[in-house]
Amino acid sequence: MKTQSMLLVALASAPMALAHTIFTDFYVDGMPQGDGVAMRMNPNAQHASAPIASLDSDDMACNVGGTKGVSRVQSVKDGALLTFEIRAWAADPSKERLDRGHKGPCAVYLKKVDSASTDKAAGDGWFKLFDHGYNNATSRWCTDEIIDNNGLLSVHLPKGLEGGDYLARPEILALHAAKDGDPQIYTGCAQIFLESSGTLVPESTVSIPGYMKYGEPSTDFDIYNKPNSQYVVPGPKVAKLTARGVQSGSTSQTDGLKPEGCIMENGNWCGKEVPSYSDEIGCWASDKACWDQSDTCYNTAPPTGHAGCKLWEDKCNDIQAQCNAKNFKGPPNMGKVLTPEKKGIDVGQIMATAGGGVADDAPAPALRTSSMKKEEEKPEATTTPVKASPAAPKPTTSDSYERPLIVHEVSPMAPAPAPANHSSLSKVDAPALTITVAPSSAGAPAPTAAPQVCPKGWKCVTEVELVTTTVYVTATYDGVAKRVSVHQRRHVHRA
Ligand SMILES: *[C@@H]1O[C@H](CO)[C@@H](O)[C@H](O)[C@H]1NC(C)=O
Ligand SMILES: *[C@@H]1O[C@H](CO)[C@@H](O)[C@H](O)[C@H]1NC(C)=O
Ligand SMILES: [Cu+2]
Repeated sequence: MKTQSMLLVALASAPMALAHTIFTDFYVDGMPQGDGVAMRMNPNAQHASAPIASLDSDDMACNVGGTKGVSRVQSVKDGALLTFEIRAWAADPSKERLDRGHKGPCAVYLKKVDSASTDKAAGDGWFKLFDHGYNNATSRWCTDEIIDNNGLLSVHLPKGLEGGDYLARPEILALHAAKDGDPQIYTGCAQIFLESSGTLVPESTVSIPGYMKYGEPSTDFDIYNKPNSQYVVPGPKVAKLTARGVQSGSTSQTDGLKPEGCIMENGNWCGKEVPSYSDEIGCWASDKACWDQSDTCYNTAPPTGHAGCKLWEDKCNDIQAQCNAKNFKGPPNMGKVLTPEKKGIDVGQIMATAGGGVADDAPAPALRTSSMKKEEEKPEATTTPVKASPAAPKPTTSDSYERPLIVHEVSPMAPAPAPANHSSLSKVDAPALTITVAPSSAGAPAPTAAPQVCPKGWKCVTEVELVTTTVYVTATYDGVAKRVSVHQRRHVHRA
């Protein structure tokens, strides 16, 4: 018996809604590391793009669930270019990256850790590598730069930084609701191992959470009614680096390496080749071993989706077809790496160039490019008239502005896109005033065919069933999205 995929979609609309965003992946010197690979993000796909609920929460460090690491750690070279990617829809980079209504500063922090895959992230040890607020000359916020750069935020690591494990943490602060006590932080962490024999360490570090608080000029700033040039970025200054004298960081990576024999990746999951076989029992045993891995892949898929699991299923289907055809010599293409080849990209605008150096020798501002120099940190003494940035809606009255409601965008496990080619991505301006509810079953597995023959000594598969039920209900009141979602998946039922 087969049950066809079912998809129930409850559509709801809201009067005004803008999508939030999520840091989904990163690039090292332009090379994609893979969606969700070595990236700490909110694992709940339906809420993954939401801003951090409280500036005082441990979630400020590496997002919801971010005190727990993921298994992979990616190696980077001294002075490497790190590029962080945001998406409004975690699994679909072809869609918009961040709605233009989000205006505010951005920053990148680092924390040196013993183990990037197990460090709890929250707490002391963080230092700022880069920040950018508002550029008065161009009337643009850091968010404008990222949005216009395909959602990519790139910074060079300062050369000569001490080697070893780090958490690298990009941050966006959206200020559209800051004056109403709702500064919105978007963040996540890349787990990296820095290959460096350098000796530079930060002169001082801060705690995250703790480095930024409610009620500070940087977090309750009224972008609509104050000259944006007066904005002062939150957190510490860009860290001064100083030579430790003796290199104490490790020089070879010990944790988070890609597992041996990993022939398919999806996020931090790795598929491994099934045992070779030469008879019927062996064939079905390997078939099962393949589907078991498939289950793990789907069950551990990050909000960035399950494109790799889908490819893995193709392999399982091939094995199953072999067993059914009584061709018991396999598996087909044994040991072949199935992970699609990764292609480097042009990351576009680079926000901070390689710099660093010893404190007092090479000051921190050297980390910034001239085009991205931070605004004068001292607020203006004069009261300049409101200068709304180009895309910002005009205040309707002189002293108040109704901010656009920004509610959750439902971000279901959409099928992952074709391999990224960011230079060819067309910018999609999603309708700003509607909620898009677009769950898809396209990425869900096709029902598996029941084997025709029961091998001796094996229980026969009498029922194969795939049920994908997705129900999303989004209602909005006072700018808060409520959502109910059900997502069930079962690919095989053995009786
Ligand atoms: C910012 O730009 C406005 C308009 O061009 C100008 O009047 C003002 O003096 C500038 N402020 C600073 C601090 O440069
Ligand atoms: C990406 O797309 C652009 C524009 O379509 C094209 O010129 C470029 O060759 C592509 N790059 C890759 C790596 O495919
Ligand atoms: Cu938002």
